Amino acid sequence: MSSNLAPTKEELLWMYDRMALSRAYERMMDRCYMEGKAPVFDMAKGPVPGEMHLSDGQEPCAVGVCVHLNENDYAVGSHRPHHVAIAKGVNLDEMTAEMFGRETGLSKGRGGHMHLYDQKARFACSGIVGQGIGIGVGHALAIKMQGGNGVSVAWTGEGGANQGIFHEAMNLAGLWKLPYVLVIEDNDWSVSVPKERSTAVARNSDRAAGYNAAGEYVAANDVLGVYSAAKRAVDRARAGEGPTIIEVQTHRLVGHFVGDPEIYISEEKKKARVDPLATLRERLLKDGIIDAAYVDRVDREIEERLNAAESFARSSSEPKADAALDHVFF
Ligand SMILES: Cc1ncc(C[n+]2csc(CCOP(=O)(O)OP(=O)(O)O)c2C)c(N)n1
Repeated sequence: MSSNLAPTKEELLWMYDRMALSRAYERMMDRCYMEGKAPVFDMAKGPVPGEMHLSDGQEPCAVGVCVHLNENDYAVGSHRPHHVAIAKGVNLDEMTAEMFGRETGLSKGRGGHMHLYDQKARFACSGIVGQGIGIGVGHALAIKMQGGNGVSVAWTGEGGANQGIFHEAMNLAGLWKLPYVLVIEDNDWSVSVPKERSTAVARNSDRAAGYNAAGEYVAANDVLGVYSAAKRAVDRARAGEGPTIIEVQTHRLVGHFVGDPEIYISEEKKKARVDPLATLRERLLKDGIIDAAYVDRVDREIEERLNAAESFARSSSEPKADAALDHVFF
């Protein structure tokens, strides 16, 4: 790894704003999701049915990368996709309507929160763990075949990095020197399985050597560390120098899914989790880059934006029962 690269003030503010939006989005979705699911948890009940994986705490993995992308670049998230979708600029109204299962949703209400597809934002994700790793390489191959200097980025958890597709996809990306970046969000846990019981190497970034790719490791959920690593990776990809694996040591501040009591994590480990939004806010305040009025204004704007997205979703209609198979490929 080379030296750290400093973000501009504009980039710092962008990353802070998106992290704050992403966190507030997850808090709103947590509230909407739990509606009708208490006191007895039934995931089919309430206005947002199905499973729900929130990304509180993992925001640096998304904003520190997407700050370097433009609307022509591609992003593929995992089953825990909201922070990446928000960082890539996915339409919030349509994203929310999708989670509510409404006709106005990104996938017309058929996909739910793990199947958000926004052609305009060039964003996709999948509930199949590891699948996005291969889709991302497909995007990278398309970019290379069409010419231009676009980049394709995919995100996976450290559990997903043990799927067979990781090897096939990274091998082709390295062999063909594709403009590809794979971000491994290492939150220590694959549901309740700790990384040391699932992964043969301590650092997933070390695996890059096996694919003629570059490897970057970012410690401590540090958004500025992700910014630097991603800048190097994206520059390398745009210059035709091939793929990079970026491993980020991150933390999820909430359960694997909403409703997970997390009995497998000790209180000590829970306390050790770093809240990257609070860390960045304190740092920007201390450095005089933002002040309390700025924080309040951003929070107010976010609240208005999210109220609008929630109202859009709630006031949209559900798909008709006889149209259940429309827009579905099988
Ligand atoms: C192919 C496949 N196998 C199993 C699952 C069930 N599943 C959903 S999330 C998950 C754990 C994923 O762990 P990780 O990749 O570390 O991501 P995290 O949930 O920690 O963000 C599993 C096993 C699935 N969705 N897809």
